[in-house]
Amino acid sequence: MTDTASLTLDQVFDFAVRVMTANGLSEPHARANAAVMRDCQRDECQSHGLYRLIMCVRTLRAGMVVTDATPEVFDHAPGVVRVDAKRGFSLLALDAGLPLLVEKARASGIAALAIQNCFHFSALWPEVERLAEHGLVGLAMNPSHAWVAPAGGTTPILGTNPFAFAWPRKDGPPFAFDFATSAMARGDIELHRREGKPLPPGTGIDARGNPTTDPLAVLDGAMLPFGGHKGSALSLMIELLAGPLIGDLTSLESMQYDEGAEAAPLHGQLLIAIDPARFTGGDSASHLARAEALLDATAGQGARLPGQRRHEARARTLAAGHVSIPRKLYEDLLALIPEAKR
Ligand code: NDP
Ligand code: PYC
Repeated sequence: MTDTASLTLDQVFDFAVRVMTANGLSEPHARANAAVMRDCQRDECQSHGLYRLIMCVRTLRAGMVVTDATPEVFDHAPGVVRVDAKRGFSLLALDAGLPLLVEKARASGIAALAIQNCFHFSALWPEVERLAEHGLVGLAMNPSHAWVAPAGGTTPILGTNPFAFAWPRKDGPPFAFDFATSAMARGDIELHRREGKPLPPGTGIDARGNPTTDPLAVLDGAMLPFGGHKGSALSLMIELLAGPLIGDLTSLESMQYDEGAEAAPLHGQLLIAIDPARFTGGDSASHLARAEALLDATAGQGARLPGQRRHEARARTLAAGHVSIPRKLYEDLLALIPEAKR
């Protein structure tokens, strides 16, 4: 037996749906979650592919998430869509709100979508890439749980707070980046722990505030922001914009709500969509051509554009027709299906 399991993308999707529905999640939520896990697995984003099933199932078993929540969309203001996820997972709420966000961005040039009251576990690039597929510039951000100490401090009060951006390109996939504002995503630290690998210095500190490269000590201690005070400031900005501004929880409040269950964080999410056709004015084509020149000048000198690794991985997966995941992970995920339903 090899040490990896090979699955087609359809099998990834079906497997993820099966694991979640066997743990009580309704089919519409399971399908929305599974689609994003499949796309992450396709693009070799290991920490947010099938691995996320562990967090999802823990959340389901903690009994916190509303397994059949029907998100409610509010046309809140000319440039604002609000979706109440009703304590369900975020992705079905996103599906519900996205069409109105796109419509409003096209009508006004810019619009925001505030998803409220959702359990959130996923990568953000699939969301901003969806906006770029509509020809829109997309930004997305959210808090998480208070795992990260601010630069200069030792007490975790910030989330790993991801930030994603996508810029549509005429020929080819959008320019997109998506990163945690911590030095490393928590999911990635967990994967280091699973694989027995040390962390790069600067990822976190132990419970006594000492620097360490031991993943378990960092998980029990505090993670650190990327880029010192700069990452810390961005992380605080995300707490504010995707927390109090949209009437939702900060990472610290989400952690307090969790009460040690280690479920997915409960909070809100902010997406912003911008229509370049409205902003660039009458000579949209020439301005967008200048944007292309800038992106080409980056890639043209051998610097890699964010998203490039992902799109190369996507092409590789689509050509191979399957993905490989560590067999140990596959077996751990299979074990999440209650025996009677296996
Ligand atoms: P990475 O550090 O792996 O990547 C961050 C971004 O930088 C990606 O767009 C990546 O592009 C790009 N990149 C990486 N290396 C280079 C390089 N050498 N040159 C140019 N660009 C580069 O991401 P993180 O580990 O910080 O985050 C992983 C995922 O975790 C994200 O999708 C994020 O949304 C998710 N996350 C979700 C949270 C949540 O609350 N839901 C919380 C925290 C993280 P490429 O992909 O092509 O490598
Ligand atoms: O990897 O930091 C993380 C994360 C938090 C929530 C989902 N992923």
